[in-house]
Amino acid sequence: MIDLRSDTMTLPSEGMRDAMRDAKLGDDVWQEDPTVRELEALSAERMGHEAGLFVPSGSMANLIAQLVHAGRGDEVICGWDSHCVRDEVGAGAALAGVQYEMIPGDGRYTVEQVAERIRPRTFHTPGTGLVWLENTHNLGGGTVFPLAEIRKIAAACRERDVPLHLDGARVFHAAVAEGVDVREIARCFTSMSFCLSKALGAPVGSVLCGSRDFRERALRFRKMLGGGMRQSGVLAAAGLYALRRNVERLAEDHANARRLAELLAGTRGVTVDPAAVQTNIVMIGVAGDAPELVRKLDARGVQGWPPDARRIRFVTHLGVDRAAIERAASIIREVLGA
Ligand code: TLP
Repeated sequence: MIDLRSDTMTLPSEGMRDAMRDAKLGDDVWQEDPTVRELEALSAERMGHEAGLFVPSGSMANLIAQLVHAGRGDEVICGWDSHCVRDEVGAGAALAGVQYEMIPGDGRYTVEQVAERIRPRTFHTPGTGLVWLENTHNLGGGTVFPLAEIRKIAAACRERDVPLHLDGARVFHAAVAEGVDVREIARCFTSMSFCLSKALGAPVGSVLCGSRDFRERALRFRKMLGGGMRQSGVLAAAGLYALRRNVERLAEDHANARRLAELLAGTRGVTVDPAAVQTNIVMIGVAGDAPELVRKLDARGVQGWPPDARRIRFVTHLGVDRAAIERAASIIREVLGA
């Protein structure tokens, strides 16, 4: 099986498992786990923020950010196809009580599109609680939000005193693709999160970064949501290992994704633009029913994910090398082009 459903499918390496076994542990609800402290400190340092908070998942990181920044009934300005809108079971509405003011397009918007949506709190209007960016953008096809535009949006938010949050589940991918230090991207935001379990090879976890005050408030919501973990240093050790060893190699995943797109271009019934593949996600358009085509591919040993009826997503990661990508491409061509 060549599993291209997601970069969450990676398994911890032997070295990572050793690090987990050897981790120094304590009770993290009491803030006494030294390995979690180390991961939070390293994360904050890498992102150029004051503090970090280890949380079980990217979804919880997103929910906590909305709870900290936005009140019930407030609006969160974001892309219409954002993960927080589409793939978190409605948590923002159900648990944070926010409503989304959604910008159409592929998840990359301009400062003008943001500014025209920022609303004051009046006796009619809900008021903007938070501006949200996702970088790279998952359903946009792993697209990179241009740093120059992020800087403009950050300045506009500061001017209007509206917090700006980054869902940076794959922010390292964006940094590698743009050839910048991840801090350059991360420090534009009031707060941000990144995932250790997407292509970095760790089994569990995300880190939320922001000011010390943001961390204090986020810590209380983490506990409220049942995300206070005890000897979670076993997981943080995997995260530290991932941060130290598996970031630079993301360029390989990007090259593999681009190669896959090149090999698929021109296949009958498939729409894909290799030049649009910026990171590790290849989103193809298909003429037939995507879930049905995915089942056919699965039977031939290649796995992808259909986010909707007309698209299939393939994601490269450290568990798939160039040879596997070439094998996958020839199977996909045969099945979809038939
Ligand atoms: N995305 C998953 C699925 O849920 C679709 C994937 O396979 O890509 N933000 C972004 C941009 C994400 O892509 C994801 C996961 C999350 C947040 C949530 O992270 P987890 O799965 O750790 O809750």
